[in-house]
Amino acid sequence: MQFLTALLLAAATTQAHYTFPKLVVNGKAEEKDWSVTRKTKNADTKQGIENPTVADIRCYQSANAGGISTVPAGATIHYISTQQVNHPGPTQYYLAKVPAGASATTWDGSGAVWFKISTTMPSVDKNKQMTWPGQNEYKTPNATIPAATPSGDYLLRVEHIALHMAMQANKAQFYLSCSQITVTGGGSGSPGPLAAFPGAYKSTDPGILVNLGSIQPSAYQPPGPAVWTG
Ligand SMILES: *[C@@H]1O[C@H](CO)[C@@H](O)[C@H](O)[C@H]1NC(C)=O
Ligand SMILES: [Cu+2]
Repeated sequence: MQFLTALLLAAATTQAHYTFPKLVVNGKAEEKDWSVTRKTKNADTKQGIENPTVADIRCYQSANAGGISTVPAGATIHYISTQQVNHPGPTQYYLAKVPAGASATTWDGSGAVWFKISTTMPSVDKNKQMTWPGQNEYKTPNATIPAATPSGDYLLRVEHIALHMAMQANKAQFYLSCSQITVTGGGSGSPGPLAAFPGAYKSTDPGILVNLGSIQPSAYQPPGPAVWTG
Protein backbone atom coordinates (compact mmCIF):
# COMPACT_ATOMS: atom_id res chain seq x y z
CA MET A 1 0.00 0.00 0.00
CA GLN A 2 2.77 2.41 0.94
CA PHE A 3 4.61 1.40 -2.18
CA LEU A 4 1.53 2.03 -4.30
CA THR A 5 1.06 5.46 -2.73
CA ALA A 6 4.67 6.31 -3.49
CA LEU A 7 4.20 5.19 -7.09
CA LEU A 8 1.05 7.29 -7.48
CA LEU A 9 2.83 10.30 -6.00
CA ALA A 10 5.73 9.80 -8.37
CA ALA A 11 3.34 9.60 -11.31
CA ALA A 12 1.58 12.78 -10.20
CA THR A 13 4.92 14.56 -9.90
CA THR A 14 6.16 13.57 -13.33
CA GLN A 15 2.85 14.73 -14.81
CA ALA A 16 2.95 18.08 -13.05
CA HIS A 17 2.45 20.85 -15.55
CA TYR A 18 3.02 24.54 -15.24
CA THR A 19 1.84 28.10 -15.51
CA PHE A 20 3.78 31.34 -15.93
CA PRO A 21 2.34 33.73 -13.30
CA LYS A 22 5.28 36.07 -12.97
CA LEU A 23 7.04 38.29 -15.53
CA VAL A 24 10.70 39.23 -14.92
CA VAL A 25 12.02 42.43 -16.56
CA ASN A 26 15.79 43.05 -16.48
CA GLY A 27 16.05 40.69 -13.52
CA LYS A 28 13.20 42.26 -11.51
CA ALA A 29 10.21 39.99 -10.96
CA GLU A 30 6.59 41.02 -10.84
CA GLU A 31 5.82 41.62 -7.14
CA LYS A 32 3.28 38.86 -6.77
CA ASP A 33 1.76 36.27 -9.05
CA TRP A 34 -0.83 37.52 -11.52
CA SER A 35 -0.39 41.23 -10.77
CA VAL A 36 0.52 42.35 -14.31
CA THR A 37 0.15 38.87 -15.83
CA ARG A 38 -3.43 37.83 -16.50
CA LYS A 39 -4.45 34.87 -14.34
CA THR A 40 -4.97 31.81 -16.50
CA LYS A 41 -7.85 29.32 -16.36
CA ASN A 42 -5.36 26.56 -15.49
CA ALA A 43 -3.88 28.44 -12.51
CA ASP A 44 -4.99 25.54 -10.29
CA THR A 45 -5.11 22.53 -12.62
CA LYS A 46 -1.96 23.49 -14.59
CA GLN A 47 -3.41 21.68 -17.59
CA GLY A 48 -2.28 22.84 -21.03
CA ILE A 49 -4.41 23.56 -24.09
CA GLU A 50 -4.30 20.75 -26.67
CA ASN A 51 -6.26 22.27 -29.56
CA PRO A 52 -4.38 25.34 -30.88
CA THR A 53 -7.46 26.71 -32.68
CA VAL A 54 -9.61 27.44 -29.60
CA ALA A 55 -10.19 30.97 -28.26
CA ASP A 56 -8.13 30.19 -25.13
CA ILE A 57 -4.97 29.90 -27.26
CA ARG A 58 -4.71 33.71 -27.16
CA CYS A 59 -4.23 34.35 -23.43
CA TYR A 60 -6.04 31.47 -21.62
CA GLN A 61 -7.11 34.08 -19.12
CA SER A 62 -9.75 33.86 -16.43
CA ALA A 63 -9.34 37.56 -15.60
CA ASN A 64 -7.44 40.67 -16.62
CA ALA A 65 -4.67 41.81 -14.26
CA GLY A 66 -4.81 44.95 -12.15
CA GLY A 67 -1.41 46.39 -13.05
CA ILE A 68 0.84 47.24 -15.97
CA SER A 69 4.59 46.59 -16.05
CA THR A 70 6.89 49.27 -17.45
CA VAL A 71 9.31 47.62 -19.87
CA PRO A 72 12.10 49.62 -21.51
CA ALA A 73 12.62 48.80 -25.19
CA GLY A 74 15.68 46.57 -25.38
CA ALA A 75 14.90 44.98 -21.98
CA THR A 76 15.54 41.32 -21.25
CA ILE A 77 12.45 39.43 -20.14
CA HIS A 78 11.54 35.94 -19.00
CA TYR A 79 8.89 34.27 -16.84
CA ILE A 80 9.01 32.29 -13.63
CA SER A 81 7.31 28.91 -13.95
CA THR A 82 5.29 27.33 -11.15
CA GLN A 83 6.84 23.93 -11.94
CA GLN A 84 9.80 22.59 -13.84
CA VAL A 85 9.26 22.95 -17.59
CA ASN A 86 10.00 19.29 -18.09
CA HIS A 87 8.69 18.64 -21.60
CA PRO A 88 10.59 19.18 -24.87
CA GLY A 89 9.36 22.00 -27.07
CA PRO A 90 9.92 25.63 -28.03
CA THR A 91 9.31 28.75 -25.98
CA GLN A 92 7.97 31.67 -28.00
CA TYR A 93 7.16 35.28 -27.14
CA TYR A 94 4.72 37.58 -28.91
CA LEU A 95 3.67 41.21 -28.57
CA ALA A 96 0.43 42.92 -29.61
CA LYS A 97 0.09 46.70 -29.59
CA VAL A 98 -2.91 48.04 -27.73
CA PRO A 99 -4.93 50.33 -30.07
CA ALA A 100 -4.91 54.08 -29.46
CA GLY A 101 -7.46 55.03 -26.81
CA ALA A 102 -7.44 51.57 -25.18
CA SER A 103 -5.42 50.23 -22.23
CA ALA A 104 -3.45 47.05 -21.66
CA THR A 105 -5.60 46.47 -18.57
CA THR A 106 -8.76 46.08 -20.62
CA TRP A 107 -7.92 45.27 -24.27
CA ASP A 108 -8.64 41.71 -25.41
CA GLY A 109 -5.89 41.22 -28.03
CA SER A 110 -8.32 40.34 -30.84
CA GLY A 111 -7.52 40.63 -34.54
CA ALA A 112 -4.35 40.15 -36.59
CA VAL A 113 -2.21 42.10 -34.12
CA TRP A 114 0.40 39.67 -32.76
CA PHE A 115 4.04 39.62 -33.84
CA LYS A 116 6.64 37.15 -32.64
CA ILE A 117 9.78 38.50 -30.98
CA SER A 118 11.51 35.27 -29.97
CA THR A 119 11.55 31.53 -30.49
CA THR A 120 13.90 28.71 -29.54
CA MET A 121 15.38 25.80 -31.48
CA PRO A 122 16.32 22.33 -30.22
CA SER A 123 19.60 20.51 -29.95
CA VAL A 124 20.39 16.87 -29.14
CA ASP A 125 21.59 16.01 -25.63
CA LYS A 126 24.01 13.27 -24.61
CA ASN A 127 21.12 10.76 -24.39
CA LYS A 128 20.26 11.56 -28.02
CA GLN A 129 17.03 13.28 -26.91
CA MET A 130 15.93 16.51 -28.50
CA THR A 131 16.03 19.32 -25.91
CA TRP A 132 15.20 23.00 -26.01
CA PRO A 133 16.59 26.01 -24.15
CA GLY A 134 14.83 26.29 -20.78
CA GLN A 135 13.94 22.61 -20.58
CA ASN A 136 13.90 21.33 -16.97
CA GLU A 137 14.24 24.86 -15.63
CA TYR A 138 11.80 26.74 -13.39
CA LYS A 139 11.83 29.73 -15.70
CA THR A 140 11.46 30.39 -19.40
CA PRO A 141 14.42 31.35 -21.61
CA ASN A 142 15.36 35.03 -21.89
CA ALA A 143 14.16 37.17 -24.75
CA THR A 144 14.77 40.79 -25.73
CA ILE A 145 12.08 43.36 -26.40
CA PRO A 146 13.41 44.70 -29.72
CA ALA A 147 14.82 48.22 -29.33
CA ALA A 148 12.85 49.34 -32.40
CA THR A 149 9.49 48.45 -30.79
CA PRO A 150 7.38 51.64 -30.72
CA SER A 151 6.54 52.96 -27.24
CA GLY A 152 3.07 52.30 -25.84
CA ASP A 153 0.87 49.66 -24.23
CA TYR A 154 1.17 46.03 -25.34
CA LEU A 155 0.10 42.57 -24.38
CA LEU A 156 3.12 40.27 -24.05
CA ARG A 157 2.38 36.58 -24.63
CA VAL A 158 4.67 33.75 -23.52
CA GLU A 159 4.12 30.21 -24.73
CA HIS A 160 5.77 26.86 -24.15
CA ILE A 161 4.67 24.06 -26.48
CA ALA A 162 5.15 20.58 -25.01
CA LEU A 163 5.79 18.16 -27.87
CA HIS A 164 6.28 14.79 -26.14
CA MET A 165 2.84 13.56 -27.36
CA ALA A 166 2.76 15.66 -30.51
CA MET A 167 2.90 12.75 -32.96
CA GLN A 168 -0.88 12.60 -32.42
CA ALA A 169 -3.17 15.41 -33.61
CA ASN A 170 -4.23 17.83 -30.86
CA LYS A 171 -1.83 16.25 -28.35
CA ALA A 172 0.81 18.96 -28.25
CA GLN A 173 0.24 20.95 -25.06
CA PHE A 174 0.29 24.75 -24.96
CA TYR A 175 1.26 26.50 -21.72
CA LEU A 176 0.96 30.26 -21.92
CA SER A 177 0.09 33.55 -20.32
CA CYS A 178 -0.22 37.22 -21.27
CA SER A 179 1.12 40.23 -19.39
CA GLN A 180 0.05 43.86 -19.55
CA ILE A 181 3.04 46.08 -20.30
CA THR A 182 3.95 49.62 -21.34
CA VAL A 183 7.03 49.82 -23.57
CA THR A 184 9.04 52.97 -22.90
CA GLY A 185 11.93 54.54 -24.82
CA GLY A 186 10.91 52.67 -27.93
CA GLY A 187 11.90 53.06 -31.57
CA SER A 188 10.17 53.60 -34.87
CA GLY A 189 10.04 50.03 -36.20
CA SER A 190 7.09 48.50 -38.05
CA PRO A 191 6.61 45.14 -36.33
CA GLY A 192 5.37 42.20 -38.40
CA PRO A 193 4.27 39.85 -39.84
CA LEU A 194 1.09 40.07 -37.76
CA ALA A 195 -1.12 37.10 -36.86
CA ALA A 196 -4.32 36.50 -34.88
CA PHE A 197 -4.89 34.13 -31.95
CA PRO A 198 -6.72 31.94 -32.71
CA GLY A 199 -5.68 31.81 -36.36
CA ALA A 200 -1.89 31.75 -36.18
CA TYR A 201 -1.78 27.97 -35.64
CA LYS A 202 -3.40 24.92 -37.19
CA SER A 203 -3.49 21.49 -35.55
CA THR A 204 -1.52 20.12 -38.52
CA ASP A 205 1.30 22.71 -38.53
CA PRO A 206 4.63 20.87 -38.83
CA GLY A 207 5.79 22.37 -35.53
CA ILE A 208 2.63 21.16 -33.72
CA LEU A 209 1.87 17.74 -35.27
CA VAL A 210 5.38 16.33 -35.14
CA ASN A 211 7.21 13.16 -34.12
CA LEU A 212 10.40 14.33 -32.46
CA GLY A 213 11.90 10.88 -33.01
CA SER A 214 11.81 11.30 -36.76
CA ILE A 215 13.28 14.76 -37.42
CA GLN A 216 16.66 16.41 -37.08
CA PRO A 217 16.78 19.34 -34.63
CA SER A 218 17.55 21.85 -37.38
CA ALA A 219 14.45 20.68 -39.30
CA TYR A 220 12.07 21.68 -36.51
CA GLN A 221 9.72 24.47 -37.68
CA PRO A 222 8.34 26.57 -34.78
CA PRO A 223 4.68 27.42 -35.53
CA GLY A 224 3.46 30.93 -36.24
CA PRO A 225 4.90 33.92 -38.07
CA ALA A 226 8.59 34.71 -38.55
CA VAL A 227 10.39 36.46 -35.69
CA TRP A 228 10.52 40.27 -35.86
CA THR A 229 13.89 41.35 -34.56
CA GLY A 230 13.38 45.09 -35.04
C1 LIG B 1 18.60 36.30 -18.36
O1 LIG B 1 18.28 37.59 -17.94
C2 LIG B 1 18.61 37.88 -16.59
C3 LIG B 1 18.16 39.29 -16.28
O2 LIG B 1 16.75 39.37 -16.38
C4 LIG B 1 20.11 37.72 -16.38
O3 LIG B 1 20.41 37.91 -15.01
C5 LIG B 1 20.54 36.35 -16.82
O4 LIG B 1 21.95 36.26 -16.75
C6 LIG B 1 20.09 36.06 -18.23
N1 LIG B 1 20.41 34.69 -18.58
C7 LIG B 1 21.05 34.36 -19.70
C8 LIG B 1 21.27 32.91 -19.92
O5 LIG B 1 21.41 35.19 -20.52
CU1 LIG C 1 2.98 16.50 -19.41
